[in-house]
Parts: sequence; C-alpha cells; structure tokens
Amino acid sequence: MTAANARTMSNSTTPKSTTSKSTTSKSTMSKSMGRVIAAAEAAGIGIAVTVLPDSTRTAEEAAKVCGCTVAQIVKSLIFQGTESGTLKLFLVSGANRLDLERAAEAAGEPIERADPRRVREKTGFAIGGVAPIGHLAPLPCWIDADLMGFETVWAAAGTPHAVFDIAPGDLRHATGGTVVALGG
Ligand code: 5CA
Repeated sequence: MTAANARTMSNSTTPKSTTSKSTTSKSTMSKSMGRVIAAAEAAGIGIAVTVLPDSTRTAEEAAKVCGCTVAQIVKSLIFQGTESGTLKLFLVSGANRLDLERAAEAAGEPIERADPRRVREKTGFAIGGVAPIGHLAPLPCWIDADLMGFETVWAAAGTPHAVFDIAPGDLRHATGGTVVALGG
C-alpha cells in the first residue's frame, strides 16, 4: 500500500488512535502525533499525517510504504554533547550515515548517541517514531544538505506508524535547523 492510497482511504490527518479505545500507550502515541501537527501549524505549515498499518520504524520501511526513495526519508537522530550533555537533533537523509566528525564540528563539541529512555523523556517520542518537530522542548537542529534537493521528503510523525511529507525548505523553516553536509 502506498502512503497516498492510505491517506485517501483513511483520511487520516488526525490520528487513528483517537478514535480507538484508549490505552496508555495509544493515548501517548496520539499526543505525540498531535504535537507534530501543532508544531507544523505554529510554523504556518499544514501537514497531512499518514497513518499506516505497516511499520515505518526504519528509513527502509518508511520508503517502502511512502513509495519514495530511501534518500527522501528524514532520519530524526537524537545525539547528546559529550561535554554539555545537551540533546541535539540531526536530520539525516535515509541514504546517509551521520558522519560523527562533521556533526561534532557543526555542534561545536563531540557527540554521542542519546540513550533511548532519555530520548523518550526529553522529546516525548520513542526511537523509531522520533519526529523532526514537536519535541517537548526545542532542540538545536542541523539538516543534512542531501535532503535539500528533493521536492518532498518524508519524516516520522511521532510514532513508528505515522509519516508526513514536507518540502525541505518548510522543514528548515519549521525546525530552524542549519543546513550542513552530514553524510559520511
Ligand atoms: N520512522 C523512521 C523513518 S522516518 C525513523 O524514525 N527512522 S530513524 O532513522 O529516524 O530512527 C531510527 C534511528 O534510531 C536509527 O537510525 C538509529 O540511529 C536510532 N536508534 C536505533 N536504536 C537506537 C538506540 N538503541 N539508541 C539510540 N538510537 C537508536
């Protein structure tokens, strides 16, 4: 199933989970997605979230269900400064691995992968569904230059089953991110 099909079929600009019986995890998921939509709106950007039955936990899975190339998938990677301990967001093309040297240079200090529990606590998103916008608190952000050449890119919308498409320029506007070469 392609994302375009799913969107038409489910008309899912609002999370499906709000209509299903609420469980703790579902209401958490639903709030996560709501924060993504609200953050886009606050930036003056309307996004259509597509909820899919298939997992979009990895860039490869997301590309398959979105019907786009893996390079068009935005990986929202949360790292932390080894000196400051502060969280930092790197938006990386699904075709690239984050180059730690380039990322450290951009961030101004060495970085390391943030612990999944800390990611969830501080951003409100679990690994696999981390969105580029809508975090519990704003994060400094850098955007892979390789994402900027596409008409549209796709990112996680707060859960491992939800994605949204956005023009790279709008992504930059909404995140306030700095565009830099991040691929290794
Ligand atoms: N929904 C998809 C496509 S948008 C997604 O979220 N992809 S992702 O790449 O942004 O998120 C998965 C990423 O989480 C992996 O690339 C990996 O860098 C990171 N990750 C996976 N396991 C861990 C872990 N144990 N600790 C920290 N980061 C992890």
